[in-house]
Amino acid sequence: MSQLKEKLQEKIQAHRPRITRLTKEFGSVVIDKVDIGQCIGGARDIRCLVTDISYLDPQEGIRFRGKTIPETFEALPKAAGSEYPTVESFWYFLLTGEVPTPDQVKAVEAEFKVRQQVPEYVYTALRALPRDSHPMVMLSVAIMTMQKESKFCGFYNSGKFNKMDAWEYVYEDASDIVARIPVVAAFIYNLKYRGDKQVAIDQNLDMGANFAHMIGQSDQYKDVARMYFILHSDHESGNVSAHTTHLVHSALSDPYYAYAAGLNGLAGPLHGLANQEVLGWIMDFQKKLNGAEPTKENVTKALWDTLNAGQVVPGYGHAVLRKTDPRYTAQREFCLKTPGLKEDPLFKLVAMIFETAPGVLTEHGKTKNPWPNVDAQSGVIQWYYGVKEWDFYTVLFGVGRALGCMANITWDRGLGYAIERPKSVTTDMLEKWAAEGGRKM
Ligand code: CMX
Repeated sequence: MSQLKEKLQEKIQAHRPRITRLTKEFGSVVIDKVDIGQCIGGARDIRCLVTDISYLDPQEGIRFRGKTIPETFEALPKAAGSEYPTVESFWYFLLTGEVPTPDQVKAVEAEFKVRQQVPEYVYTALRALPRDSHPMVMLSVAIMTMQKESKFCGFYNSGKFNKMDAWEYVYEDASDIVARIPVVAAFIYNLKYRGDKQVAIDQNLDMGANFAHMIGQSDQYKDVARMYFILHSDHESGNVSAHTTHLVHSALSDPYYAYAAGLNGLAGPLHGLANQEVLGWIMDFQKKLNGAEPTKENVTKALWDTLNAGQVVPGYGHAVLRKTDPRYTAQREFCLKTPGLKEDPLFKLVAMIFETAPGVLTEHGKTKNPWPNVDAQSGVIQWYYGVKEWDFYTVLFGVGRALGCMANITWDRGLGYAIERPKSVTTDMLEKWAAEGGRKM
């Protein structure tokens, strides 16, 4: 058993009695109420999911295992010659809640080197798809194609399946998916945008650095990849990609089925596809300027044109956050400290939208949160480093999101969480309870 798996086993065994006690002794303690607005309005703010991997506070933003983004970056061991941690060290931290030692990080890196070999048939399947398929379709297909590798599925069908050990097989699949997904993403990038000019894995590089190497990027991009994958990893459990992955896995569908489903949710324009939409919006805006300089006035007009056409301003608003997303801030700070990037015209335009859009959205009066989310800033960095194919940006999100989703379902099995099955009601029932001033319990 690997060091990480052993540590995880220790953590899961120590945690199990807490869940058993909560269920058995305190199962009927009420922690929330549900009103008709929440019932119709996408279950907003109903506390009915449990995770210890991350927590999202509306004002403060995300904490991974109790640490803010700056605290996380500060605490974790760094990649050689870099200010940023490796993705491997973050994976250890997400799974166990402990900051790994440099040796523990090395062990995860060694484990990933073995796991990251992608079966050749995945590439055959991807090459068989129409080349103009969306890269998120390609990523989802690649994950589904690998389902036949699932060790969890093998265990389930072995006749020896039991609830206590099931997490170990989820861990195996989860680790394979996390190790392989950047390699698959790089293959898709090279297939779609670089004429199928493929680059072999460099076994000496950590995950982020190897991704940069495989898509033909500069040394500087290694930190971009590390930062990007970590920032996009997890946002507690209620968002569409994390929740879908959890829901599908709750039926004991294996991690491949579960994460392909999560990725399909991430591909929605109100969720992960918003980073592609932001670049699309900016390019449309620049086209309409016809060579004129962007100003606060013409940015304001473009925002109103979008809102008056009944569309959303991509990259702004959030279902939980009520302030600027710290993931936006972390990327903005990266831009500000990177010579060249902070002078880049696209960065300046995004900064101008940041100064303008919250006021416009507040005046428009619909959104509960007029501030930018993660997707408003992420494309600028990619564009600056030459990753200009913006339909690929959600794939980068999907590589990062695998870390959170896979850590979560490993723990779901470790703690034996139940198949998810909320209750639906009819409109007649809601109207009856509305007339009666509430449902009689
Ligand atoms: N532009 C215009 N209108 C917006 C808006 C925006 N950026 N954000 C919210 N609104 C509107 C909603 O569409 C809703 O309108 P209706 O009452 O007509 O349905 C109203 O404001 C209230 O919405 P809300 O409660 O503030 O926000 P929701 O929880 O319903 O939705 C989100 C959250 C993210 C889907 C929404 O803010 C949005 O569509 N933003 C733009 C797309 C985007 O950037 N998504 C990425 C989110 C981060 C991620 O998951 O990657």
